Amino acid sequence: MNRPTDDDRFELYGFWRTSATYRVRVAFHLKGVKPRETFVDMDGGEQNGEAYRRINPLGGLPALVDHGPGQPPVPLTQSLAILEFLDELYPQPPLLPADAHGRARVRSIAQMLAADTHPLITPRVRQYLSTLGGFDADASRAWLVHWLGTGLRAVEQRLAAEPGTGRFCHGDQPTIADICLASLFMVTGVLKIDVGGIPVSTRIVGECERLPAFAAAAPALQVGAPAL
Ligand SMILES: N[C@@H](CCC(=O)N[C@@H](CS)C(=O)NCC(=O)O)C(=O)O
Repeated sequence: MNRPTDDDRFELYGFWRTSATYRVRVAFHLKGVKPRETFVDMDGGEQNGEAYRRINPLGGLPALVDHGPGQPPVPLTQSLAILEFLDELYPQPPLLPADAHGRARVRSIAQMLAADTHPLITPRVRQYLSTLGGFDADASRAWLVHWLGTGLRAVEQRLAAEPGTGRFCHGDQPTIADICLASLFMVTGVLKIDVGGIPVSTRIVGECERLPAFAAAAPALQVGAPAL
């Protein structure tokens, strides 16, 4: 069991609708640990301010500080690294399969989404394109549709073809691959982009969203989200 004091142990720097913060929120919910959340106003550019850059020099959300006794006060960044850190600290329920091949498959799917797809659609990239890159609104949207579709369709191809796929991306328990898949569906939802033609992924994200841990991480439920 997690120690009750662990609820106050972590400080999560995030923003209500960022997909990388969503991933970490889902993991905390799955592990049954509640972090304190510090809101960084991404719409106001606070992630680029001096104070947050001291926490994450790249200005990306989330960051996680472990205030546990004797822990180094060094912020952890990169959602995938944080997911694995939490999985090592709180092994139940596991976010990675027990076997090496399974772990490699899950990490590979997770990285297709979080490392190869998500960086292309972050606000800093979109801002560059619409300023220095000279993209107008239509070209910017076409960029998002193209790269989100490319990443999600490639993952769909694997999920549809590979025998490891089950109720979730790998077998019948959610892993970091599902967390990453659901996080990009979250982005398509926020941006109102319908990738279409990805039935296996859509079914799996439906399974995820029925789990309380994923439901509780929905952007609309987070501090700072606009009232419906
Ligand atoms: N690879 C990083 C990505 C972090 C990242 O870029 N987060 C986005 C929000 S999902 C962000 O903070 N973007 C701020 C910006 O682009 O200015 C991770 O997985 O943690």
